[in-house]
Amino acid sequence: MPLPVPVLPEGVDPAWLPPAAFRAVGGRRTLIRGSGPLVETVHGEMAEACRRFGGRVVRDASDDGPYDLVLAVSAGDLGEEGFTVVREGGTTTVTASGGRGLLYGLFHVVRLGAAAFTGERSQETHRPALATRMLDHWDNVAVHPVMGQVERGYAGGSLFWEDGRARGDLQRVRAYGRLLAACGINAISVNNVNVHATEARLLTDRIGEVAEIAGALRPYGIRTHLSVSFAAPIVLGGLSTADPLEAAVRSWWAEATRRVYEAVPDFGGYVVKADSEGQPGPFAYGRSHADGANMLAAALEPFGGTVHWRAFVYDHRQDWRDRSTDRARAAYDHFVPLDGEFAPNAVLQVKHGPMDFQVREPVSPLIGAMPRTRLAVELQVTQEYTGQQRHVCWLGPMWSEVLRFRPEERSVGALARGGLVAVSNAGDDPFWTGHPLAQANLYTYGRLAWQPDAEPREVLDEWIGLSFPDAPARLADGLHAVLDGSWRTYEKYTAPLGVGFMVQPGHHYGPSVDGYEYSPWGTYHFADRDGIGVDRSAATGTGYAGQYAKPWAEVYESPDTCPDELLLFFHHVSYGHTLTSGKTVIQHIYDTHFDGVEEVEAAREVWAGLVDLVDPARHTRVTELFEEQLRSAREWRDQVNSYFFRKSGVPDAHGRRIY
Ligand code: GCV
Repeated sequence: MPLPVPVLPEGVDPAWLPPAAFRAVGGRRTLIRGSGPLVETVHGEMAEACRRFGGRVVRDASDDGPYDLVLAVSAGDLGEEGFTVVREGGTTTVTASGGRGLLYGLFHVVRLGAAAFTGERSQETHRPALATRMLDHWDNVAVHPVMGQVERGYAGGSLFWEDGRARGDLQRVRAYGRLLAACGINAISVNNVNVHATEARLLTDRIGEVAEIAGALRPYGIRTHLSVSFAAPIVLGGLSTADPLEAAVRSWWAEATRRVYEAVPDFGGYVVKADSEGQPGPFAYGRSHADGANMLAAALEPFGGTVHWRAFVYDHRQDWRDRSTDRARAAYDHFVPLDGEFAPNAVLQVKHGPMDFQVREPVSPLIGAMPRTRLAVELQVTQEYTGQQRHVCWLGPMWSEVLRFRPEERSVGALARGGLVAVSNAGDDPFWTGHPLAQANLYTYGRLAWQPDAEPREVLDEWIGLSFPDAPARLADGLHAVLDGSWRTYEKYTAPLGVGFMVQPGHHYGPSVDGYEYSPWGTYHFADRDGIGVDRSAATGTGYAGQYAKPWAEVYESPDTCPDELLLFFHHVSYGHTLTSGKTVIQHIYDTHFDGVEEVEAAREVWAGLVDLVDPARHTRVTELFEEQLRSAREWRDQVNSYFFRKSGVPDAHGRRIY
């Protein structure tokens, strides 16, 4: 039986799957061959498209048509998710070895639109570069007194949880799964990595709620994962210890995991934040993180599950006076000695940079330094430090730079054998992502996870083509003008030259140059009257630069070779230091902050000019958000410029207003 396409609740934006995106596939004679649940999903998609656009679907016919579109599962070596597309003699044929591949193939044809049915097309084979393409939700089941329902969420409440339990109506979760499948995502973790008391119970007596969510996501090929507390044997099991080498603890996890699989047979596995920002972990028992991860890996192994063990381990109670401790070093120092010790089904999940999702960081030196460990790279789609979905900040170019960076011979995208993971930016907001244009981030993330070396601007073209199917070129051009450079614009008016954390403490929105300067979090810039930046060189600094392999250890070691955009991450230099651009550091700070605000003003103008091409609700929402972005950008400019003018006493070469 074809599975009906999920019906969006009234007023919810269809994002990149509006009905019109299916016009080209809908008006066709289509043959579907194959069986299995995801083939029923494909059939449901085609049935809905044909209902709207007048085509028809035939199932498992033995005749040769003629058909415009054939979607066929047949034995082959394309793997579970690969597919081929070919067009010959007026028929477009998608072939896959399984239902998931067929679904991805269908969405590929949807992306191609009319082009999929024009002329001839020689056979192309598509396979995801990474097997795990995952979204982590930092959603709390119960509203947290400080962090709310979604930690670092800027798009309303949780898609999964409401009033302290799983939502009764899961239509929207199904629709979310559909959107994610259309950009290639195949795994989700449904609760916050900071596991509070209510959420801990999802593992045991509340696993039925997880099973309901998993049931809603499964038809779109998405496996459900759970964040668990390392202390679960104590807080849920009543044991006196959570020591990973203790037999009673190991059997508690084995039994708990067996029950999880009883409820969710295709359960993906656990996500664990241990010994990190107050979460419990193996250090309490004198055990290593490999001991901790391997215990959970052993519990999951009989069922084919994976533990995603996060490498975000650092001292968050540092004394700011202590110049010898460098948070940037922490993940490497903790984990590289454990290379080779992790079980095959343990994935070490590493944030892409050494700190915490700042607008500019170097790639974490851990990636590339653990050849005998399956690493997953973690990105942040939710815009905690990049404008909180009130600012336009399309992160495709940043992620692409990260994924193409080569810590050694291979790129980050190739080294991420454990997959790509990102913190979701979606919530129950009618536009899903708060800022309507932040939908582009979620879509781009999925597509880069499928193909890490994809050209981000081409991905953006896809997103535009799907989201605005009848758009004239002027709209596409306008969206590119607003989005393409928005990450660099954000960087300009916020954080110069690799300095991070000049944000307001706690919520992390808006400027506060010294907000974290005298805090325990290990996030300092050390600005004084002479200069700014952190000396992380091996020769005179914290030694962090030496954690990289060559050539990067050498490139980053010296201010003369360090790329401008990371200079202050690696070096403490004087305000008069000349960048490779020829400007001094202080003049660069002034110029970028003035330029950044002007770029926001220009983007706002472009957006205003699109009023006749964008539906009113979307246009109005973005227009309002641009007002806030501009106000905030001016605040950033004036605070940062005034701060550094007051510290340095150096006037702006162009005599612009500084307070
Ligand atoms: C879920 C940062 C965020 C925290 C987040 C943490 C993490 O510190 O501010 O909200 O906690 O990263 O990645 O675990």
